[in-house]
This record gives sequence, structure tokens and C-alpha cells, in this order.
Amino acid sequence: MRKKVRAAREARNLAPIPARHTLSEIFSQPAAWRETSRQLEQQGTLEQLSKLFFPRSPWLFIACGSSYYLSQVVATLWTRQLQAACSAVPASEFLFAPGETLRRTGAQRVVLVSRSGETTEVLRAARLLEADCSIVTLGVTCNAESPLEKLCARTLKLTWANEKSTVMTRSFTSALDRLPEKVEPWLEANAGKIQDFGGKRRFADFIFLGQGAHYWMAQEAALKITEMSSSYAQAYHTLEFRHGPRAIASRDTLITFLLSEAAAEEETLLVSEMKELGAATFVVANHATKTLERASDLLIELRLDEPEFARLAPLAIPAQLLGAAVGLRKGLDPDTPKNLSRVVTLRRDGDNPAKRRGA
Ligand code: F1P
Repeated sequence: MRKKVRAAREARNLAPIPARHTLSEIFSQPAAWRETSRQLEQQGTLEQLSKLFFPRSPWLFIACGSSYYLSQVVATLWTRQLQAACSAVPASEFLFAPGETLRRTGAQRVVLVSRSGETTEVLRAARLLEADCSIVTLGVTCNAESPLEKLCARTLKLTWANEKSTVMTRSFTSALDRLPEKVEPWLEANAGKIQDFGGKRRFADFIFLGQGAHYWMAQEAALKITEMSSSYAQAYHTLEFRHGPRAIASRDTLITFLLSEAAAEEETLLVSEMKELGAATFVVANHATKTLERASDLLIELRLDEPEFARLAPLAIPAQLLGAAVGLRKGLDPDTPKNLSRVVTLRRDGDNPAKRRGA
């Protein structure tokens, strides 16, 4: 009997701890941001790149998955903050219409973003652009050695932000400096509330709403929930929700509002409307109001005095934690998400199923 007990205990110790990598990477984001700021400062990277890439020339970002949503957030911010003509497209969209995409965007600078630096569609786009000498390309990756680096004029490598997980978290948010010391206590104070809420309440599906750059954060949030918990999740521009999608509002649908400064008043009205419809509501705002407190099943405040664009990285964290909690409650392991691989590599002869590398 003693042997059996020992064997069972050893087996339990050897069993992988579900979501171990994913959760440790989620909580390591402030440290990853701190390291990013230190490395870029120390290496003088931004000064070097500014000589090659002037903000005024039209920019185009090309990426897939979370890297695509990150690119859309950056394109929105650069257009607003740098008055640069900046846009982002999924690599597959570029591949099927390269000339049209370049004509429409007028892009002379193209940034190819890929955590792995190995995603086939991104590499195919880089090869197409390599042949066009009027375009200067910048690769952005977390991989120390990647095929992407060989195809781009320059490459920015954030190797310290790389992840073991399939699902991207810190590699998505690593781009800031003053926030780490504020977000670490915020994580301590709020992570448990989000994990409890996601671990206890059962929802049939999830909606994420955001305006402006927050819309792309809502898209990334929906992708996190889908990847980590194999749940149905959709993202809309917040005020578009009234124009049809609100038909699905019910207590079984969790509607998450990523509140923006510009549209806060209108967005708050919608939160109250959805509450009156009986929907479950999760609000992430920089500062709470009495109305929001009354209309939210869960209300998380960032309480950061940084400008809104600098708050977007921590804004990614609630959905990462919610996705991991819902996935664990459903008996899944976000470290090995269903049907997913860390890198999507395709084979040229289209009829073969996409070859998926590694977990
Ligand atoms: C892009 C990506 C990830 C997704 C999954 C499959 O990877 O779509 O966003 O979570 O890992 O690959 P990359 O091009 O950024 O390496």
C-alpha cells in the first residue's frame, strides 16, 4: 500500500501544473516592460531606428493573430500621437493583394511583427517586400535567431519578452517604462478578483467592447478568451453594439467594456442599458463612477495617471487572467490550448493540412 501511495504522490508531483507558464508570463509583464525599457535605452535602439524610419512617412504593419492586434493598436496610436499615416493588415490579406495594399496605404516603411519570427505568412510577406527596393522593412520579434531577421533590413529583437506559452501575453505588451512599479501592486490587488469571477461564474459566450485603440484591445481580449478557454468570444466597437449585436445580451453572456476617455460618457450609458437588459457586465476603467459601480457585475479600476496610450498594456491583463480562469474552470490547460500551436507554419502545396509545429 505504501508503495502505491508514494507512486501516486510522485505522479501528482510530475503532473504538469495547468496554466503554469501562461500565468507566470501574465504576472511577469511589469518586469518584462521594465527590461524592455532598460534594454532599448542601453542599446540606443530607438535613436538608431529613427535614422532609418522617419515618423512622417506612411507606415504599414503586417502580422498575424495577437501580433496583428498589437500592430493595429500601435498603428492607431502612431496616427494619433505622431500624425503619421499608419495602418496594419493581417499578413494573409497583404499576400492576396500586395500591390493594392501598398497603393492604398502609400507605405514606404513596413514593420513585420512576429513573436516567433517564423510564421509562414509573415515570412512570405517579407520575401515579397524584399524584392521591392522602394520599401524599407523592420522586423520585430522575440526570437533571438529567426528567418524573419534574415529577410528584413533591420530587426528589433525583444528576446527577454519571449514566452514558452502558445498564447501571447507579455510579448504583446512589452513596450513601456514607468508603469511596472505601479502595475505590480495593481496586479496583486486585482488579479484574484478577476480569477474568482472567471472561475466561478459560468458564461455561454463573451463580448468585448472598445472604441478607438481600445477596439483592437477588445479584439485581442476576445482572442485570449477563445485561445485559453475554447469559448465563443466576439469584439465590437462599443457603440456599434446597439446596432444589432445587442440582440444576444443575456445573463449568460458576459459583456466586457474597455472604457476609453473619449467615449466614457456614452460607453457608461451603454453599460447601464445592458445591465437593465439583464446582461452580465465586466467593466475595466481608469476610474470608477457611481453609475459604473451600480451597473457592473465586476468593475476593475486601473487608477493610473499615465496618459491613456500608456495604459493600454495593463488594459490587456484582465482578459488574459479571465481567459486563464475560464479555461481552468472548463478543465482545460491554457498552456496547451486546444487545436493551437505556438507557430503556424504552412506548406506551399495547399491541399495538405497546415503543418503545425510544436505545442
Ligand atoms: C502569431 C500567432 C499567435 C497565436 C498563436 C499562433 O504568432 O497567431 O498570435 O497566439 O501562437 O501564432 P507570431 O507570428 O507572433 O509568432
